[in-house]
Amino acid sequence: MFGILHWERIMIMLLVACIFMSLITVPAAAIERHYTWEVTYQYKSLDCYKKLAIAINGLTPGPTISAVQGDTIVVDVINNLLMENVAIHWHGIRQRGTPWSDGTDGVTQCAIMPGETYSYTFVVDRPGTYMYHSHYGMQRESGLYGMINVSLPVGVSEPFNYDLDRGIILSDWYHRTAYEQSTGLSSIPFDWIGEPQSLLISGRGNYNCSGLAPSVCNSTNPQCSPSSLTVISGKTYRLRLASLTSLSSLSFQIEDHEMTVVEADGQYVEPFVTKNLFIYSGETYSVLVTANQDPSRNYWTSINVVSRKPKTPNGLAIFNYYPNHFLKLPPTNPPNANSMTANVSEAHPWHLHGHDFWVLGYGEGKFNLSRDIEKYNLVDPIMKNTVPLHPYGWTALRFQADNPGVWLFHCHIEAHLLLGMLVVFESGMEQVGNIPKANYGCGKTKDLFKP
Ligand SMILES: *[C@@H]1O[C@H](CO)[C@@H](O)[C@H](O)[C@H]1NC(C)=O
Ligand SMILES: *[C@@H]1O[C@H](CO)[C@@H](O)[C@H](O)[C@H]1NC(C)=O
Ligand SMILES: *[C@@H]1O[C@H](CO)[C@@H](O)[C@H](O)[C@H]1NC(C)=O
Ligand SMILES: *[C@@H]1O[C@H](CO)[C@@H](O)[C@H](O)[C@H]1NC(C)=O
Ligand SMILES: *[C@@H]1O[C@H](CO)[C@@H](O)[C@H](O)[C@H]1NC(C)=O
Ligand SMILES: [Cu+2]
Repeated sequence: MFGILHWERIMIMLLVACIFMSLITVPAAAIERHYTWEVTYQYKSLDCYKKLAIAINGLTPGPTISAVQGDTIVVDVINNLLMENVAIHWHGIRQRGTPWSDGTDGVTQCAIMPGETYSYTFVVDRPGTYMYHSHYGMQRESGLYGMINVSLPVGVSEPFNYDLDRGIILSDWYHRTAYEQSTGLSSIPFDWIGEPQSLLISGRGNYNCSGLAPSVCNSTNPQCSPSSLTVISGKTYRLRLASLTSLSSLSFQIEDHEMTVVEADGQYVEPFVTKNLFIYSGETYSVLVTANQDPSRNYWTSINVVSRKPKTPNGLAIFNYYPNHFLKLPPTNPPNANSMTANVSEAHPWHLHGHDFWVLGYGEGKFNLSRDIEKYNLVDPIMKNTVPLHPYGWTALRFQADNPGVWLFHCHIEAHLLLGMLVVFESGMEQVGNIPKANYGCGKTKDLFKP
């Protein structure tokens, strides 16, 4: 008798628990999204100059991951590069509970060797704009990157309004391969990578092919015609911007249109209006743009290099109003004189894995804690995962070490990372659960390692 009662009670408790759980699980529609990505070399003419790039399922940049807050993402990465390892980092995703899926070669995993498949599993626990990219050597600059777009569950709305949502990836492009560049950086004497040959908007740029064989550089190749964003007059667009440049700090603008910045690195920001947005490698922003100009002409969307001597021509894309689309050839594209600086140093965008940080302050000259602590904003500092450290200056950050794992903190300039501008934070390792066996050991040594 007592036994039966006991079981009944347990059943009722379980039932109550089930109902309660289903009520508190926030995104009720959370699902698992499964992707299979084959990583290969492909010849691409992204800026008209033909070079070997790295593609995901044939695409450079790679496909956009669109998910809803709370979804579980599973990506099976098949490395079909013949001679190169791969590791993919999910930039801005904190990997709470899955630190082994952070995708940093030599830190959270042994890189995926040619012929191998590795499965990344993680939850996108916050809405916002993120990205993914290779975190193996300087491989990112071969085009192995893309955007992650996390939207809110049905019934929950953003704290701002827009009609349509578009993604724009900004990058710079070198004609030498990442392999040649990293070899140069490790040789004596040191061979610096120099300036990129072009800037890309949504994977398209325009290099001046004059003097080159058309088999190498064909300026009428449709692959390098400028990308276009066709808008409907009167509508407001949310543009999700992500900078994946190898080196360049950029200014982004749309001719005659103002932008309202509403999100940065996956955090809502106090909206502000601007004509030029400075965006550093590793940063993401959402801006709202209302199509409120003369619809009978085209406008240029452009990016230009800031804080370096501008040897790289501006990147251009077409911003036009439906149904008008005028074919307009790129202008001679002189570098923007405003971005000229005489100084050889540059901003270093620092990126932290696994966390966001508060930006408490920044200043010029040598940091002095007892003096500079007075300048800290402890009231409403912005929260980011990437922040520029300006030449001859300092930036003060604070973060909560609340995510057990090993996390890279590094400069997002590919060459600087390769040269060692990085540090690893090890946090609460005793609380990290069962690390998948696939993260231990490389190739033939894989079976020798025991967790
Ligand atoms: C982001 O995802 C939402 C919902 O799936 C979709 O409507 C929107 O077009 C996506 N935006 C981009 C830039 O991919
Ligand atoms: C250049 O590309 C265009 C468009 O793909 C093609 O029609 C043309 O034959 C190419 N020119 C040369 C010289 O390869
Ligand atoms: C391309 O380069 C050639 C030779 O350097 C130059 O004469 C020409 O004006 C350039 N074209 C453009 C569109 O910049
Ligand atoms: C760059 O700027 C810093 C600080 O303003 C100055 O000390 C340094 O001499 C400058 N270097 C060059 C090469 O102009
Ligand atoms: C740091 O600032 C404090 C307060 O202004 C000053 O007393 C001290 O001399 C400074 N230290 C250095 C090393 O400059
Ligand atoms: Cu740097």
